[in-house]
Amino acid sequence: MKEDFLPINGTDHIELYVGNAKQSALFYQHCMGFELIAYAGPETGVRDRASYVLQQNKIRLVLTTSLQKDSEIARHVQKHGDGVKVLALWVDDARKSFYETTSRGAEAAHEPQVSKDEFGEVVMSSIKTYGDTIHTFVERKNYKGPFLPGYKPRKTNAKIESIGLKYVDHCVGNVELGKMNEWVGFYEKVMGFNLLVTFDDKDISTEYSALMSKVVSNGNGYIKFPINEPAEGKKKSQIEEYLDFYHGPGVQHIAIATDDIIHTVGELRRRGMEFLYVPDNYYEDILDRVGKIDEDLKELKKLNILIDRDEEGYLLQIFTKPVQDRPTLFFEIIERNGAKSFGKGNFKALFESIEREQALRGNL
Ligand code: TYF
Ligand code: FE
Repeated sequence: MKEDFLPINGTDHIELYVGNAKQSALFYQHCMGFELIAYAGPETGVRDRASYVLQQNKIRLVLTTSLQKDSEIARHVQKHGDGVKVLALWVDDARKSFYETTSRGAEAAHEPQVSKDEFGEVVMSSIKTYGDTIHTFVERKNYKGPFLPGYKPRKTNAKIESIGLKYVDHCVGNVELGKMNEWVGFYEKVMGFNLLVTFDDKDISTEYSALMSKVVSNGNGYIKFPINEPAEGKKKSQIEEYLDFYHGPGVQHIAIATDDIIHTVGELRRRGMEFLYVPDNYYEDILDRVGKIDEDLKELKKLNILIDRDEEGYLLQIFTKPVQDRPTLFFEIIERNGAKSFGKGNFKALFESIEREQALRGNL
């Protein structure tokens, strides 16, 4: 075994740059069951931005908006719309993480920096990845605060009920045609990740929405990053549609794990979340394909949850529609019952569903 030069404890947080963080924060609270835990902005001495920190079990989302007309945040939102800026990784040594990756060719985004407040100190550093997205290494072993120095604890009076979202299962990036292997190489060489799976256009080309995908993961497997690129198809690939509207590479979907997908998706639907639709015939001979499952198929069908099986078990998954007006970022909800794969058996039904949405948008 080679030594892991970049040990990672898990996803620290995901930061989105958005047009209106105050309102987005309400969407993540009331629709997705996240709790507001911390805030930074003018009231806490931060002049140029406002950031809301939301948590549900191990998942932390940060929603940041610019308070200025021209700033890095404002320009990011103008170009990309609402989207993921930072995939932050929890490490024990943010200086070493920065040194190990930049010395292997990563481009620096922020040099290691110590920040302190009454709760202790945090070391952070950042490197660039695809598009304008960055990875921030967060070292918080000497910190006891609600989030990071500079943030103050914040609560709301609203009653927010968790919907059972547990942890970030994987985060997917879309990159330009011909760039997938370069980015897989970046994660292998610069971050010491390993190639887990490859999906080529034979696995996943439907009539139009062809794409290629490779999944890389870190040493302990806690971090999984599938990378997609468009493939030649009859018409416009869903990945091309993303790249056109995001104006470049970026995070396509965040997959969040639950241990009770029927409860989680029932709650999301009740609160107004919209999901991709698969036709009833998907369920007709599904059990021949996936074998015995613990859940009641009628419930899964009612909620439009997809099922797949691999050598190690089965999984249940569902995909939201894009969560902003541009057809860019969406969420996946996934319940793993032993399966370690990504739902390859569902690709055809899923991508046909995405194509129907693309057609409705006039982008096919
Ligand atoms: O993460 C994955 O690989 C699965 C499948 O546009 C997938 O969730 C791949 C590409 C895509 C949507 C879902
Ligand atoms: Fe996924």
